[in-house]
Amino acid sequence: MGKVEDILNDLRVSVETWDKELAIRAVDRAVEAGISPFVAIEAGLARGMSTISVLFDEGRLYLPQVLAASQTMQLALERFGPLKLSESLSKGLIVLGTVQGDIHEIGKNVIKAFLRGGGYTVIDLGKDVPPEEFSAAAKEHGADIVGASALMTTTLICQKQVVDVLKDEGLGDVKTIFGGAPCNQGWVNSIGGDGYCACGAEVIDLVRRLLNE
Ligand code: B12
Repeated sequence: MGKVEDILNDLRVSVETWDKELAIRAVDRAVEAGISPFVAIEAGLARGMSTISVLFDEGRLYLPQVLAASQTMQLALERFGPLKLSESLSKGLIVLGTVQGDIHEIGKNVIKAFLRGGGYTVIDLGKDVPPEEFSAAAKEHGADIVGASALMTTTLICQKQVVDVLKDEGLGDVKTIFGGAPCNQGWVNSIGGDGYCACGAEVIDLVRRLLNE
């Protein structure tokens, strides 16, 4: 196995085995080897989280293990520090959060890391965010885009509430982007949203398109 593959493998395994020490060592090695954090996340850490999702779905893992794996992923994301891309892009401001009733935040944090890395300013409202808070923050900060994550079929409807409340508050010009396991392009079209993407690597292209860059 080449050095890069070896490091990506360690990143994946660290999440799969919720081994925080391995995660930190692997992130440090990735930085030293000049592996882009974006590659490290998508081809390493996120793959580990996918394995965890499958094992959890199959009933071979339980919530405490999923939590431990997700904490390992978060720790690794933080260890990379603020991500930078070499090219400088025209900037926009994006308000981001996980919808009300939903505490899943890893996907949202991956999106945040990619956006910040792409030169955008991100106001992170955190998790369990009521729709009115998205619109209040969009107004306060003059957002170009509002993004909302939903990971459960039961909270998906809150993405529609985000679109609705923005319109009600006269912020219909602000673009909206959505994602999360139960979300798809058809759903986003049906709620009058502007963009969907299934993974962090696609979000910069999506945002550029929406902002006509
Ligand atoms: C990790 C996890 C947890 C962790 C969350 C830790 C944290 N701090 O986030 C913990 C253990 C806390 C947890 C708790 C619960 N969970 Co959970 N969890 C998961 C799991 C296994 C993985 C999610 C994850 O982090 N994936 C990794 C990230 C990187 O991927 P992602 O989130 O999909 O994000 C990517 C894309 O979707 C997209 N994206 C995501 N958001 C956005 C936003 C925008 C704007 C854009 C553009 C793109 C985008 O880009 C991201 C990066 O590539 C999923 C399984 C699954 N299939 O998703 C279940 C899952 C979501 N959980 C589930 C459930 C039921 C729960 C609980 C209710 C369990 C319980 N009985 O207590 C609680 C939730 C309580 C609550 N009120 O929210 C169910 C939901 C079922 C449903 N109804 O739809 C799932 C699907 C598992 C299952 N098959 O049953 N969970």
